[in-house]
Amino acid sequence: MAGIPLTGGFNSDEDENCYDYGPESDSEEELTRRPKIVIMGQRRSGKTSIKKVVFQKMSPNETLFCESTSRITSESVRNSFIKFETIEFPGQIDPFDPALGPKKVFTNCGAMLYVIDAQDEVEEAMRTMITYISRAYGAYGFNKEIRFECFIHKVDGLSEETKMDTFRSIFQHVKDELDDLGAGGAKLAYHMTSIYDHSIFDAFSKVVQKLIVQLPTLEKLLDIFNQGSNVEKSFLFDMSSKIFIATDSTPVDMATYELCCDMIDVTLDISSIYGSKDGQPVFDSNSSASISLRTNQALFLRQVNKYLALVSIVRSENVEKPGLMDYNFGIFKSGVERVFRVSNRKALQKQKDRSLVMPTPPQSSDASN
Ligand SMILES: Nc1nc2c(ncn2[C@@H]2O[C@H](COP(=O)(O)OP(=O)(O)OP(=O)(O)O)[C@@H](O)[C@H]2O)c(=O)[nH]1
Ligand SMILES: [Mg+2]
Repeated sequence: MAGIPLTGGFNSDEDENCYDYGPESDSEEELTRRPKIVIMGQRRSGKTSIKKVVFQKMSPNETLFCESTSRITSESVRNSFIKFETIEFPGQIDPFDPALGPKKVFTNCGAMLYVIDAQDEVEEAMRTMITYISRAYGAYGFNKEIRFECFIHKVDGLSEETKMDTFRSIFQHVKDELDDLGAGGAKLAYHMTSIYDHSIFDAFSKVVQKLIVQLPTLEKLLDIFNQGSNVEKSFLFDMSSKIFIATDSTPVDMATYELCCDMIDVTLDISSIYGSKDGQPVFDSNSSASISLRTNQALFLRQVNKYLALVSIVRSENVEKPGLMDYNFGIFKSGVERVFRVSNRKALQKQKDRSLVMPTPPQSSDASN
């Protein structure tokens, strides 16, 4: 089937490359608006390692030397498209200790992530997770919209059969217990993860995607782009973390996702080795790359803005009209830009409205000053 050019687009006189998601500054007001991901789990379950591998490019082997975290650690993820805050509660600290102000933490929390070490005894971890979920959701009723994410972690050391058995027993037990505790309505998702493969990036992508309200629109845009350009699969990647913030509606196959992650690594490496001028990275919002594979497929990477890139996989016989792909990409890019600009404007408007309804000081006190 020959591709069809997409219609649409708009004119903008603003800088198309500097939109992003979430507030950038560290002012009190913006910090409270920034989504929070709370990470919990028993000691040595892998919480710090996950953060380091996904957001700080640490190699998995280096995490062997990570020291145990001794206090609550808050970190901002800022050099990526989505700005958010991670809060790690070390295994020995009870996040619901009234002295720690749990209400403040959980009211602004986008996702609560609980890490279970699948290579260790899971019973106790499971019990703790159930207690935490029922407290955050039910007993305290801080935030009914909070999303709970269970990472069944370190599955690299397990056989396929043990992995499935562990998942099944955790799933069933947790479901029954939460129902009994009246927290059956909690939104809980499970992920099998390991820092030694791409599963941790895939799982974190799914966690972060739930923080993006524009996700359905982005998926639609990707579907339309794929249809018009004869593309098999597309991902919208955050380049620095390799988290994909959206993909089209076809199912994600791990091998394709890994291929696309490798494409990003190759492109970044080649650009920084051969393209860098005076130490300045040349990879910018107009960069693009394509790689032909032996499997009669081709990979395309096109930068959408300074953080985001579209990575697509196409069958070689469909790469007949690269101009069409470029044209459709241009339309897609302005679509994405428009989606985020509209929501940024809405957020700004909300902020302005809030400041407008601030009570003015009474006349009499003005006079006395
Ligand atoms: N095999 C395997 N080991 C892992 C994985 N993730 C983390 N580890 C190891 O688990 C150990 C503990 O990791 P940490 O990240 O320090 O654990 P933590 O949950 O932050 O622990 P505390 O800070 O004490 O609460 C380290 O030696 C890591 O190398 C994984 O996916 N697979
Ligand atoms: Mg830690």
